[in-house]
Amino acid sequence: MKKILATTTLALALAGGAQAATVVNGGFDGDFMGQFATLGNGSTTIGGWTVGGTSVDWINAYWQAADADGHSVDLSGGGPGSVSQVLTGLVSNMVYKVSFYLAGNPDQGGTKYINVQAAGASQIVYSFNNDGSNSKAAMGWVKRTYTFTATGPTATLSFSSLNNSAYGPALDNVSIAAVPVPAAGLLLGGVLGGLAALRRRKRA
Ligand SMILES: [Ca+2]
Repeated sequence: MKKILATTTLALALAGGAQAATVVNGGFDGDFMGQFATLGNGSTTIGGWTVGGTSVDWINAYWQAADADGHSVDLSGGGPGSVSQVLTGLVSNMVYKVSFYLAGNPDQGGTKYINVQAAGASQIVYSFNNDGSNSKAAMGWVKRTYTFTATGPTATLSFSSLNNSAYGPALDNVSIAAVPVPAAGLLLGGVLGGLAALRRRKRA
């Protein structure tokens, strides 16, 4: 059993060391206290994030946030926009899971589409059906995850609206965690190795 315990400790240490990657201001918090502010291409007004595309609306009191800070974004400001940031602290070949909360601007019904990509990895489009049951007071936020494999220590993570209107997908509460695949593999290997050793001992 000693060997298995040692392997477990090593696996946990590897998993812990690989979790240095963080999303800066994943809640889109800030000192903006109005209803909403339209931020154009290139804006860095929201700490940690850069606006791309046409523009986004930085939301405060206008609707319910997914988290406690009160702020979120509508990725279609005057037209389809995006927010992005450079993730740091990644480990090459490590798998990461980005979690985020998705809803849609309830001022216009229909389906909202958001494209998520870590540069160099696959783009994935997620949708949110604004079927009329949601409101500014009850946005119907849902948690979604995007998984990618790091190709180096940094990667630009972007969220883009595919709604060509002023009523886009709403985004909040972005976070990242390393997926402990190598650790799980080591742990499983250790357990299987231990079982094989026990079987060999029994046979002997
Ligand atoms: Ca927030």
